[in-house]
Amino acid sequence: MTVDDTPTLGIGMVGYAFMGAAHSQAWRNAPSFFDVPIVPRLVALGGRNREAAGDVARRFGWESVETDWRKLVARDDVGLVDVCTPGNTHAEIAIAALEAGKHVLCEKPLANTVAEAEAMAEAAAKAAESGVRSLVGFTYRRVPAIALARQLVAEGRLGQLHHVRAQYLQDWIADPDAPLSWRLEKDKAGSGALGDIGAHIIDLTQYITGERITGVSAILETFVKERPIPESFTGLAGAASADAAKGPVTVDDTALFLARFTGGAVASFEATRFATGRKNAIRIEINGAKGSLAFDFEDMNVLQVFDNTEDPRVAGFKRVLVTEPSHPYVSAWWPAGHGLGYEHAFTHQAVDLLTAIAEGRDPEPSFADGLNVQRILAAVEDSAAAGSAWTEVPAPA
Ligand code: SOE
Repeated sequence: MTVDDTPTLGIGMVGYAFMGAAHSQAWRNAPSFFDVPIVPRLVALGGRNREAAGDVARRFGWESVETDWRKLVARDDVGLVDVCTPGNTHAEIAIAALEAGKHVLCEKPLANTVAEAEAMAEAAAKAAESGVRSLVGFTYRRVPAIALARQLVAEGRLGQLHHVRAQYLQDWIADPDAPLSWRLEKDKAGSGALGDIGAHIIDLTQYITGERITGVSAILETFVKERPIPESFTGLAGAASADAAKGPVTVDDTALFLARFTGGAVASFEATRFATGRKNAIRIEINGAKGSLAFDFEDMNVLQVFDNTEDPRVAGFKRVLVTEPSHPYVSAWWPAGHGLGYEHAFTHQAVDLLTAIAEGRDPEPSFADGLNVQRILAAVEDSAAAGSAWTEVPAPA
């Protein structure tokens, strides 16, 4: 219990790099800005390198460090396991945690293969029968402008949807000498731009439209086939010396695909980490009979809205500044116009998960939603391997 009798929940987080830092500050900030029904306690940070994990633990206020994730999962004071490790470890850690009765937050994409994602979704469904909750970290759903976009579509303001246009553009491996990060190794990451960032726009477009992707036709390309092996990892790419040995890049550098949605809209998707000058440009445009929406994460506090029912003499895309207290999540933060950043969506994710746990309901996106995205990623790879052949995505059971 806290000073005001709000119950607490011990968090055990596995992984402490980029996502570990984003999640750490989210668990810390959640009770400071939101009236959470459960207060998270940062009880254990898991990492194989005690010194490096200890440094992160000190900076973010974790109470202890565990070098073995199994010990972290088994601890009585850990009630929720937060999985922030590379994709090849998600299934084992998340399933062990669910079977131990711990709630789970798992980073995206849910897994590296459909078989792993199926096992995870099954374990999550079974655990849910005894009140254990799970969530996959498609965090951008919690950007206020994205949540607003979903509200507007659900209210019917766009009418019949015709086009979905989605891009996720970064450039952090455009340099052919950028090191061989784990994100470029299939055995660790599952796929390249496709699963790392393409998964986000797959999730976001399905979330905003409230519809599912039914089939795809894709191409994948790897521009740089081998890269220097890094000595250390700092930031996204890591660092390699000029004479470092090279290793093979085993994933796609870019993924492009066409898709169809359940409601009849047609779509195009592009995910790349070679779009020089584009740093984290998640661009989504949706065109419906009654209007359109456009979003770009590089201007993340703005949603462009076009109302096709307006007098054409004054109609045009309106730049809506999504910083009003009436906008999703915003009232907990700063006065109108002061804006939010990348890290705030992670706090919103933590708040939504704690609230769902307190209210005894399953949060979204669920592991079943993560499995659906995994099936789409697999369909994209199958289609590309078959020369862009149209490939159906199995409907959820
Ligand atoms: C690297 O491309 C990365 O960190 C992704 O792994 C994240 O999911 C995305 O949010 C930012 O970019």
